[in-house]
Amino acid sequence: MADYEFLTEATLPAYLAGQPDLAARVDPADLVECREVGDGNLNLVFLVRGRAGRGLCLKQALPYLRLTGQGWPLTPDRARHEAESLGTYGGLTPTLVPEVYLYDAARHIIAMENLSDHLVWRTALNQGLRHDGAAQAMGVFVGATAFGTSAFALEREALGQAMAAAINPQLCQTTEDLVFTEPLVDAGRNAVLAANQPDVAAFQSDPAMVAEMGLAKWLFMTKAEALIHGDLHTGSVMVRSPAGSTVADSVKAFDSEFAFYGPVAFDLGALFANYVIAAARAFALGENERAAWCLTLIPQTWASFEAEFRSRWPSRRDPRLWGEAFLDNLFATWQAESWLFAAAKMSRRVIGLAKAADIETLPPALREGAARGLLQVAQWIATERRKGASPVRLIEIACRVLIETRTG
Ligand code: SR1
Ligand code: MG
Repeated sequence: MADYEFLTEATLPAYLAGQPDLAARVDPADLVECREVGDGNLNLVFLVRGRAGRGLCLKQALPYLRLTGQGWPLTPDRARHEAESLGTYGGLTPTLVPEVYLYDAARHIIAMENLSDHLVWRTALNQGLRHDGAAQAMGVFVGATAFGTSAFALEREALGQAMAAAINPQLCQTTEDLVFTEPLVDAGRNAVLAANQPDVAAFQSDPAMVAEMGLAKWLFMTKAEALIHGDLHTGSVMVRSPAGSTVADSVKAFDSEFAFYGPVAFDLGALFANYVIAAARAFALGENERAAWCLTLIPQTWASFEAEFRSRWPSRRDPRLWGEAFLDNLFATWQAESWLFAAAKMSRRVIGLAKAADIETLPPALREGAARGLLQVAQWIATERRKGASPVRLIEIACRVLIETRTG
């Protein structure tokens, strides 16, 4: 039994009325919209609008996982991690995250900017839409936050406090289980088409995959480089374009409840994996040009990440020890680690709980090849990264494998 009250569409107006900062933005007595719209795995999400203004989004963390129900308890303190990380990110890159108006610690509610004029990027990709500039924006987001929350930017005491406040073990363990362990060791939550069972068996019995995922999990648990988003797939990004344009005029990372001090390359790998997943869908549908475009998102994100991080490098705290050669080395390490994490992230969306709509909404005859392709790309890149990782090489591997494995 929870010790706090869950919001409902019926109780939300009274909640707003009791929060002067929110009531000043939306008149609770004159709402034209008040809807629960959450379709994610974890939380309740409400959109409210009055006659004037853009309205609000209210997100409430339940004490369990929405996807599975009360049988999977999950700390509602994740709302604090989301509110605090969005506040930190907003200070570093204000246009690339929603503005947070209020965090209610007693009821685990965040009130933030209403982005209902945006689309979830995964939804947009699945509809065949382009939002040019979104991949670059996410590179800037990762570059700015990776530098700005790290030992390169923060004074020692502040860094220690930021790391302590961001300790997020329950959410991290969810990732450790679902992203690294369960694709290899079934805990009863895995499911694939019968036609893909031999692919999963090959994946799980590949000793190189076991070794590489062991390394990935260990890096995730120990490499506290920066306040990473922790769940930066295309479903955690909102995009908007003006009518008739394919160029994004607003791009926002959201849903950062998994934030903690972890490896920078985990966020990059999450983006790369989901670009490859989008490409797998396009190839499966015979949309080769579109698939090629999806894969160009990889170098777009990488280049803007690197440029953003390098632009901040002159302000690093200890240039005596952290020179240019050190930085070059860091990028080479992150490039290779991003492939490792991308391998984990693409295979979990095929094998385990919480799959990607990109693949799940394909007819089974096409899904079979797309799923097989993603598992094989994961196996390739988890090891090939040791021979030298680059965005162009990742595109080559993904293109070749996803075309070879097409079915239907
Ligand atoms: C158990 S929660 C399932 C997934 O949803 C989130 O978006 C994360 O990706 C998590 O792994
Ligand atoms: Mg999420």
